[in-house]
Amino acid sequence: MAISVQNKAIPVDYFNTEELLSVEQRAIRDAVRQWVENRLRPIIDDYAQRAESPTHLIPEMAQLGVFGPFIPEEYGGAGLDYISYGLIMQEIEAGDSGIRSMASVQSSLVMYPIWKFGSEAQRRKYLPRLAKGELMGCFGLTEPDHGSNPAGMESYFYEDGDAYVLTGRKMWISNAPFADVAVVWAKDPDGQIRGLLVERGMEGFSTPEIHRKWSLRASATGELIMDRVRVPKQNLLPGVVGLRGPLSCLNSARYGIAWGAIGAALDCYKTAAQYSLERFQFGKPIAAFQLTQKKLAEMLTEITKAQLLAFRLGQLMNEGKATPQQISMAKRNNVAMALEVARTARQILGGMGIMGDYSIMRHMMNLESVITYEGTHEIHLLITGQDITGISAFS
Ligand code: TGC
Ligand code: FAD
Repeated sequence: MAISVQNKAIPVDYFNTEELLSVEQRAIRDAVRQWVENRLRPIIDDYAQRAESPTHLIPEMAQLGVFGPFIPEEYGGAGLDYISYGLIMQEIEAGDSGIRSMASVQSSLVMYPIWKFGSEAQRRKYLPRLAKGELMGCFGLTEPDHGSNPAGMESYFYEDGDAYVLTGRKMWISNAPFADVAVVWAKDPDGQIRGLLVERGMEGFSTPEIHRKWSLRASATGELIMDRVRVPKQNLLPGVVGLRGPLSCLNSARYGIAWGAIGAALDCYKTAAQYSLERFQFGKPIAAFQLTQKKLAEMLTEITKAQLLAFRLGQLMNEGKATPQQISMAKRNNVAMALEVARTARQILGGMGIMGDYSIMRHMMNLESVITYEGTHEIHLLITGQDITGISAFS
């Protein structure tokens, strides 16, 4: 009997989460989806292969409203809710995790701290230009010797007349090579962690690029080197003292990643499902084999669970009730899910799965960074463990 595979619609929203979205949320998602299909997808493999960031897309991304969507309109943001933010991250990451990184760093790690912890003058000076993409930002927390344990950071500053003098080195900083402004976390003479806005051009400040990455190749990653940089006193974020400052920003970014990972997973799953219907071996589409169906069924099940987790977390974010621990669980689960889906999808494509003609291998390599940055898979597990038991197992 011949097996017909004509026009099979691949199920991607198995529990009709579409119905949970407002008309506005769907419109925002669809606009970003269309931009990804028309403007990002056609060029991203080429940029990733060349390890170059398509920064020429920044004005279009700003126009689309992906920089600071949750920032109030009076500061140039779109004043959107957190589910809309999540959907934007999901759609961009269906294109590429590195481009989602560019957007989520700008929104959650640069605009968020200026909005939450900045002075009114800092908000007015930076936020509208960051929303328009006229300025791009980066976030410096990690140091060469202090990744999972940022409390140990060595960057420091002291007061000298009308400025703070800042010294230190930050490592693995997304957007650093082209950023105009860096949110840098460093210790004051009392050992308290504070945030400083360091601008490109300040003497003693440089941002060398990190080359030879096999992951996030379309995202520019660099170092921040601060050699006695004189930062004007008005560039200190006045609203927060301590590790709580940078970790609060991470809540927003980790939340976005929990949604973003779904985009990457869906892209891999759809590609594999379609391929399995079109690729014939032993006289049948490979989709007809039980082993392939098991892979596809398990992928869709895990994606569906992640979609429901992200949506509920989005509701809690909108109500201001999401805990950092809930965000950790969602980030950890959804990124691990996406990585597993990418690996399985790659297998379904056989040899073709390693080629740039398909997005799968690029997603898989990207997700190896996503599972490490914004708190590693292990650190998020320990955060959940601590929440359950009340006992910290970090040190
Ligand atoms: P601990 O003693 O637990 O807490 C210190 C203070 O911080 C507060 N806090 C939080 N506040 C807000 N949100 C959170 N998620 C928070 N977690 C903790 C806490 O209440 C306390 O406040 P206070 O006022 O009592 O002092 O801190 P610890 O030193 O034991 O560390 C805990 C641990 C290990 C969980 C934390 O250090 C951690 O999350 N480590 C992972 C580091 C990390 O995620 N780095 C990410 C760098 S940025 C990045 O990767 C960007 S990638 C961007 C991209 O390209 O998309
Ligand atoms: P380490 O902390 O050295 O960890 C190494 C291993 O040990 C991991 O498996 C970890 O889980 C494990 N480990 C550590 N401590 C424990 C423990 N207590 N118990 C069990 N296991 C443990 N940082 C920024 O500040 N800004 C950025 O924009 C940024 N962008 C990044 C972009 C990329 C592409 C990458 C790869 C990283 C980026 N990072 C950024 C840094 C990222 O947040 C760190 O890599 C991450 O926090 C882990 O730190 P580490 O690499 O030093 O690993």
